[in-house]
Amino acid sequence: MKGIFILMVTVLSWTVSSAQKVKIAPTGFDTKRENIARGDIDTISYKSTTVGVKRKALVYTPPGYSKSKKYPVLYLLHGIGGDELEWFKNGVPHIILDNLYAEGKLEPMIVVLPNGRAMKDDRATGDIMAADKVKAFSTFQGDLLDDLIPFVERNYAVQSDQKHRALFGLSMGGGQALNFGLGNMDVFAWVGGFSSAPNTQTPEQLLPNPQEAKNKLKLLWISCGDQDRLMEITKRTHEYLAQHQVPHRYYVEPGGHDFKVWKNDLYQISQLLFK
Ligand code: FER
Repeated sequence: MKGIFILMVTVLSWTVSSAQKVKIAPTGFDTKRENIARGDIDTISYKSTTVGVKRKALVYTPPGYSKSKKYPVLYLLHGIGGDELEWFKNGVPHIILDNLYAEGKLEPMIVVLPNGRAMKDDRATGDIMAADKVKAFSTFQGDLLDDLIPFVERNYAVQSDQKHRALFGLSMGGGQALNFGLGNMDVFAWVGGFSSAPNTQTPEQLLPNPQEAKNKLKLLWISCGDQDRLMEITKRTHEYLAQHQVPHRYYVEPGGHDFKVWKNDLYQISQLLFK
């Protein structure tokens, strides 16, 4: 009996110590406050050589944005049912970040909200699980690297080097962020997936050379709600990273597959970025 108890305590402490200590954003973190400085949201339209059409994205510039400075950039990707408006409408990144700037908790950064479904009709209509629509989420790698990032770097006051680019996303966008970010570690130094979906490559495909991540990344973040049926994808990635001693934040929080979790993730990671 005593043996079983000791075993249970040991297993529990392993579980706890392997996951990041969970901090949850305080009440009001996502509520618009009066009398604070605000960032701006632009809708941009860029020429995509990858898709062959003009494509839209949103760009949030921080309070006090000035062309005489240069800013790092966070590219923040949506899920399978979303488009460039999904984060803005459901995740209110502009409100969360305005509040954090007012508290002096962020390094000033630009946030780009792309449309990660890189195809001519990129609306989230009809059967969003259709093969051509799912494939468009992998086509987005070319659009991001060859079209969108160069556009942002030509048109905004941006620090255009690896140390000043972050790639994060939720669900399908989490899979994209891990696939493209770890596949292009000379482009991005800050990479993370929230509740990453089955489009996430296997750990061996993501990181065939774990040493490269140790050398090049400033932050590798993987998080998931403990009630999310996609938890296994984040867990298997964590286990591989742990096995190969790749530094990373494994952040398992209470919750399911929804914006309550993703807003909290944004609150946490934005305070780590570019510091
Ligand atoms: C799947 C389950 C979930 C899948 C994608 C998702 C392509 C994506 C969910 C989301 O983005 O919220 O089997 O296959």
